[in-house]
Amino acid sequence: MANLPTSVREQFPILQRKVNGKPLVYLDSAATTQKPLAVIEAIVRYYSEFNSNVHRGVHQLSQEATEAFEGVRIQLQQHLHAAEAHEIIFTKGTTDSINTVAHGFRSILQPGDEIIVTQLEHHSNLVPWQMLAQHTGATLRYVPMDGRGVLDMKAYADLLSPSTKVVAFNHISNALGTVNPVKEMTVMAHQYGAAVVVDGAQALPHTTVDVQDLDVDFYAGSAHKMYGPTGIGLLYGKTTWLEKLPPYQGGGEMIAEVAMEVSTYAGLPHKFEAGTPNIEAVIGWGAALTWMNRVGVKNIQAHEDALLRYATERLEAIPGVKIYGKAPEKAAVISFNVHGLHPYDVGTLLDQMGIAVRTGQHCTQPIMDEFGIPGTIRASLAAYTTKEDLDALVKGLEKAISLLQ
Ligand code: 7TS
Repeated sequence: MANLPTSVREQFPILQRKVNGKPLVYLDSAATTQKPLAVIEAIVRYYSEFNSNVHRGVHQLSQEATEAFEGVRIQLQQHLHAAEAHEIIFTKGTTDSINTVAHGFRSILQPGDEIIVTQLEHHSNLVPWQMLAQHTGATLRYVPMDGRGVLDMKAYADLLSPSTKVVAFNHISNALGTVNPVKEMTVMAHQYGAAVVVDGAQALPHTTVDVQDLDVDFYAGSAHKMYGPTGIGLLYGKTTWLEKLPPYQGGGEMIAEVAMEVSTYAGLPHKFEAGTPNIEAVIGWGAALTWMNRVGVKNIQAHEDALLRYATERLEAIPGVKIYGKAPEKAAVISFNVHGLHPYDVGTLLDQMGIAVRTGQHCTQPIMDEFGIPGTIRASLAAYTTKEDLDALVKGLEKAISLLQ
């Protein structure tokens, strides 16, 4: 049923460990994925063999580090099928990428302009837009979702107008797993000339992404959710937009000429990369991309889809379990509650059995408010997840229910 061989799982050293005396069952990959040995080794190799600052020295080590660093930008360009390598900006992660765009729009938006977001957003694709609206006097509008967690496309069409300047939404919801129709939503936004900003944090680990085919203006992601290190992410932007937006931060690396009074900015991508970047993480991310492509993103997707169907069937068969998020297009995340039990209590008992799930609002309070619940228990899947992990979850859940009820 699960499509990937066990040799994939064996490449993750952490999955060998025990938690509370039980073998670790890691079902919190939407928060962060575990890292294969290839990624860990690439970081060790960097520090052991060619640690140096990038884009600076004429010396050998700096050149080696720069080559490795810029090589990952090209890997990402290919991975996302971006037209140019300079359209890939390294950031701290998805949150940083979205803030970079939202901050850039401060000099573009005016009172009367509108920003459209959706009810399905992670707080990091909501709060930066609220801040932008407060700063510029623009108005924030929301696309609602239905009871399955599917966006209301009719409402979206009605919200769009010549006043719409930015439309921001996620590719895949971290709380419900909904896969949004990015291409369709982008075509609709472009009819009004609005810029489209897509939060791809949960999509890049699970699906192939072609930014030119989707025709989005910006796309954000985090390495740590796709088998890479924390503290590094990307902002893809179309050249025309990246040239238009002012930089978010000033400092070294991002300038062309500096006088005491005024400076001119460097070209892309450096304009948006002030200061020494997270070199080790970029190099680790390169190893993660190589690893993902060797396993095959489509194979990972098929593996997770099969496991998602299996987990859904098994969880639905447990009396009192209610699953949130029933979109026909859904990926790698299963959010649920048990009637009469608080998600936190269930999560705590599961942890005692070595089972790692996330409980709470998952940084998506508007979704939880819509359902009128304090949060959910969320199991999320990755390439290394097995049927046995899900059997352990079901068994653990049954035990937790019998203890708590
Ligand atoms: N957008 C989505 C859809 C996310 O799932 C997350 C993180 C972010 C943005 C922010 O990413 P960051 O790397 O900048 O932190 N989501 C989760 C989660 O679901 N559980 O923990 C973090």
